Amino acid sequence: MKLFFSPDQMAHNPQKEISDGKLVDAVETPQRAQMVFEALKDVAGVTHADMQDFGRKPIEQVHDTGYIDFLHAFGDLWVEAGREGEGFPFVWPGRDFRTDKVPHHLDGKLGHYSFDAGTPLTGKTYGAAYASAQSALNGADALLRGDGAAFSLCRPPGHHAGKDYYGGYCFFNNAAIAAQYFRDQGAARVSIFDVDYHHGNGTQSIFYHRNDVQFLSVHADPLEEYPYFLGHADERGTGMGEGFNFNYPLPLGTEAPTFLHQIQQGLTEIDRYDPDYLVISLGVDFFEGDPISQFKLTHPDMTKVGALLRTNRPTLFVMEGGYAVGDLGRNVAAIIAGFLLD
Ligand code: OKP
Ligand code: ZN
Repeated sequence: MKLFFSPDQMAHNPQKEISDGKLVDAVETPQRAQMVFEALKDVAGVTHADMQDFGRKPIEQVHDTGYIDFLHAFGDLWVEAGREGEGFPFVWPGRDFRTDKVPHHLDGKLGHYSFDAGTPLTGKTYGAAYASAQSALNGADALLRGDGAAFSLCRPPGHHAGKDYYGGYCFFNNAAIAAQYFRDQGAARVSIFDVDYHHGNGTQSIFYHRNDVQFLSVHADPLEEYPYFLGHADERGTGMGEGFNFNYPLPLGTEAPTFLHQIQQGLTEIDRYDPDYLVISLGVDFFEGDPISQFKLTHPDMTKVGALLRTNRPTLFVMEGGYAVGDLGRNVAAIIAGFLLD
């Protein structure tokens, strides 16, 4: 199994994030990727592979060009405005505000292109998010060339990012970019199964009206947990996409049996859909020791998660969340070792 990761992804190195009404140490750090990389390259059957640059085009197949340009220009805009530190939005369009005009002012742009204040944006973010998307694209390319599985160590993560907004530590939606790339290279159907603790609202929104990419997500109930405003079981897709979106919200405190059962349910729907490629949006924040999450899977449960995700379909793992930095590497390694068992 090839492992894709670029050191350029480390450049996004936020110091602080807004949480509980204060600036606190950022939890989505480059160290996360470092830990996962170190642990994964010791798993039997995993090899770090060289990366190609697929350019900006496959990112533009998913994201709005105005949005991409804004992330690209942000560092300069921030400095020109005479600001220091990291960028945070503080104003958003309310329910009946206009969203058809993009404000000229930096604070207006920040609100236009985001949905939360918990995601620090810096001058180095664009380059790292671009490299993270390239890791996803290299993984997709490996499968298109015949590999049975690949691991894209995407970081910053992607599943909260929509077509034209960032949030939840996510800027480019790596899983969506990979899925779209499979389609653009001739795949008829792609499934994305999101097993991160948080609902993959961005991925859901990107494909909500489409039947060529099936989206499924197991996550904490949004009535109780971030991202709060999307991820309910009655969100089933719209128009042509109706019946191609599946949400499995679970209570806080969920343990392995319930979690694994819901993954099994999702896999049944994937079988019914019969995709050419399966993308797993893999967050390991369902771990009991995760500092921002409230599911209770243990380290030994990780092997079971990986083993359950073995189907006979080409499978691309795309890294999402997981913040228990000390355990992150061994948890991801256990999932992949479970997946690779014969
Ligand atoms: C990103 B991913 C804690 C704030 C947490 C956002 C969580 C984003 C999770 N006080 N805010 O899905 O792992
Ligand atoms: Zn998460």
